[in-house]
Amino acid sequence: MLIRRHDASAPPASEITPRAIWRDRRQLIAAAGGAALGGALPTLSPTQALASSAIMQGGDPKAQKLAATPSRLSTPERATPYKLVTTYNNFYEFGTEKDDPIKHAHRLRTRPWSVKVDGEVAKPRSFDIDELLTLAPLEERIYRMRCVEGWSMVIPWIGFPMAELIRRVEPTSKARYVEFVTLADPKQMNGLAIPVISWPYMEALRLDEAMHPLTLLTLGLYGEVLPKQNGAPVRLVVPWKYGFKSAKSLVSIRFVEKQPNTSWMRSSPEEYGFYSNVNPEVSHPRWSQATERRLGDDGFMQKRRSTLMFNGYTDQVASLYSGMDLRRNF
Ligand SMILES: Nc1nc2c(c(=O)[nH]1)N[C@H]1C(S)=C(S)[C@@H](COP(=O)(O)O)O[C@H]1N2
Ligand SMILES: [Mo]
Repeated sequence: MLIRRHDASAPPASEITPRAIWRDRRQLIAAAGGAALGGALPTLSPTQALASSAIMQGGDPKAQKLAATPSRLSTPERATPYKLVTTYNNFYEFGTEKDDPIKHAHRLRTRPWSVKVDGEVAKPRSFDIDELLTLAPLEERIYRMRCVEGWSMVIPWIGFPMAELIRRVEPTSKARYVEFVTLADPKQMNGLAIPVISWPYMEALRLDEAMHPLTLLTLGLYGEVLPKQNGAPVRLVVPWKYGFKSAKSLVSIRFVEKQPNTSWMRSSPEEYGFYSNVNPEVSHPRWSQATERRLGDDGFMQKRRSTLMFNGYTDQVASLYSGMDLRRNF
């Protein structure tokens, strides 16, 4: 997500990769013997991709490990290095620069934590984070993720389908949309001092989108609990939509009858619509969405790749939108 600039023709800030990332990548390449990250790898199976990435990039040795079963819904593409996934982040509650979350999110307290679920449901209740960790079998889902700014990553998430949680609270016949509200505590989050959007960060899905098997309630990545900068202790992941729909550090899930106005719709309605499905044919008012840069792939001379409709998940999700004009419902 980008803040409006005075110079509308300037490239998105995301195009200027911080030097630290390239420095780190060079170290990783050296550590891996130079071969593995060069871009000439054959396609790996999800399990191989995870194993090789984990070996090459390591994780946080202090992090709690999370066991998960590899999912058939994983992409076979090579995962983005752990280091990039955990140092190049958007989490505006900690500041708007890509390296603000890694610098500041250590102040986030993730225990105790609970997620309140209410609204149009027969069984409103709260879920403690330790209950969420055991509510349903954990799966490893390697998903393509596409930020509206024009970059993408491949991330080995760990979680379970949101539908597992939803069916436990029994939505009523009035429940048509689901709101996701995230933590907004100025004592822990330095970025709240700047009104980038009106806090708390709120996103929403149609109920059938939230129930879709690809929609993941996410508790970890790369075999460990979610790092704080990636939205610990629990976040949403919706891989066919722009990254900003995947709200981090969830505190509340609310079932409602009317289509909510999300935080980004409120702050910039002509730029961010309710659906926010990845769509190479519908430009953002300030830049094309036709291509993307896959972070961690190659060097500076890397060619942009074509962005795929629904971020490549057309077979699974297109039926959710049959008969809809996706230019109007952007
Ligand atoms: N609460 C909250 N959730 C958020 C954001 C944010 O600023 N605050 N940024 C979004 C955006 S724009 C993206 S691209 C993804 C980035 O997730 P990642 O840092 O884990 O890759 O988180 C999304 N979820
Ligand atoms: Mo994003």
